[in-house]
Parts: sequence; C-alpha cells; structure tokens
Amino acid sequence: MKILKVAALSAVFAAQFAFAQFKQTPLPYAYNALEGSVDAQTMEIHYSKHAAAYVANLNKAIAGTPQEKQTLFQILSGVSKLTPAVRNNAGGHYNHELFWTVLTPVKNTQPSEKLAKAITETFGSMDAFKEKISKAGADRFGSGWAWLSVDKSGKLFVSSTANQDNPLMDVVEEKGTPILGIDVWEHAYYLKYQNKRADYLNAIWNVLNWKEVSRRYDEALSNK
Ligand code: MN3
Repeated sequence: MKILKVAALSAVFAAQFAFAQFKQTPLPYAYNALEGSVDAQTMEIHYSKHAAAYVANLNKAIAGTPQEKQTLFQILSGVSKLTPAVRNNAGGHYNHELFWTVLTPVKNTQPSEKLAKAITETFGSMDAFKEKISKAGADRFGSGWAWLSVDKSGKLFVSSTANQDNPLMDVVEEKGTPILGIDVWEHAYYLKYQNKRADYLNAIWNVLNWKEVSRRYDEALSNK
C-alpha cells in the first residue's frame, strides 16, 4: 500500500516535472539542407549548442517558480517582472523555435495571396519589404533579431529587438505577434559570412519558408 502511494505520488511529481520542461522541437530538415545559404556546421552548432543552451537555461531559471506552470507565451508577455535569465532564455527558446520553421530547403515557396497583398499594401512592394527588414537586421548594433509581426489591429510591421527580446515581450516598444524572425547574432552566420551580415541577410530569402510565414500570419489574425 505504502509503495503504491509513493509510486502514485512520484508519478504526479514526474508529470509536473515533465510539464515544466521546455524542449526543442526536432529540426524539420537536416543540418546540411540549407547549404548554399546557411552552412551545415553553422546549423549544427546553432541548433545543438546555442539553441539547446537557451532551453536548458530556461528550465533552470524557472525551476521552483510559478513560471514552471506557464506557457512560453505567458512567460514572454509578463517578462518585465521576471529575472534577466528568464528574459534571455525564454526569448532565446521562443525565437529559435520560430526561426527553424521559417527556413526551408524547399525552393521558391510563395506567400499566400492574403499575405502578399498585406505586404504590398503596408510596405509598397515585396522588394521594399525585404529591403526594410534587411535594413532592420543590418542596423541592429551587436546581437538581436529582425521581425515581421502583426500588431493588435492586424497590421503588419517590421521591427528589430536586441539580444533575445521579441515583439511578444511586454518590455519591447513595438509589440505584436511575430510571423517571421531573422537571427542576426554572429553565431547565425559568422562561419560562412564572417563580418558580412548583409550577405547573410540577402541569402536568407533563398531558403525562406513563405508557406509557414503565411500560416503564422493567418494564425496571428485569427487569435486577435
Ligand atoms: Mn541564434
């Protein structure tokens, strides 16, 4: 009887523990799948070392706190009240999980008609949009991200955040739901492009997953 009770209690504990553990989603393609634009060694180190460290450190930072029972979205939207370790690592985890999905080895994916229309209406043209988000990434001093997001009114906007911040955080000026994020930390491009961040930003369009960005656009609009 006592053994059963202990077993039941540890099952409950294990379930709660499991709930608290954020995990990396498996990379949806091989490390070398984006060669030509993003090299295999960069992908492998980026996914298996950098991004893995954000998840591990996030789990450590929230251990024994109420954030263990929160979703990543809840943590990010209330991050101003949390520690720098939670801010950096919850951001790092969210940002990379998004980043892997908006890249693809599939050639010539296209935005949905709805997203293409919104981009043209907001930025003037697809080329003007690409120029704007590339400039946001190129102008980011030090490490950070360039974003395409949907604001509260459903409008698209381009922004850039420092470090691992993102538009979901209550600490950033321009808030919204990101649908495309481009990592401009040196670890995302330095092995292949060295100091030429602009070349990396140009190459990203060759492997951009417009299908996923369009899916996220629809999702962001329907969750408003
Ligand atoms: Mn990164």
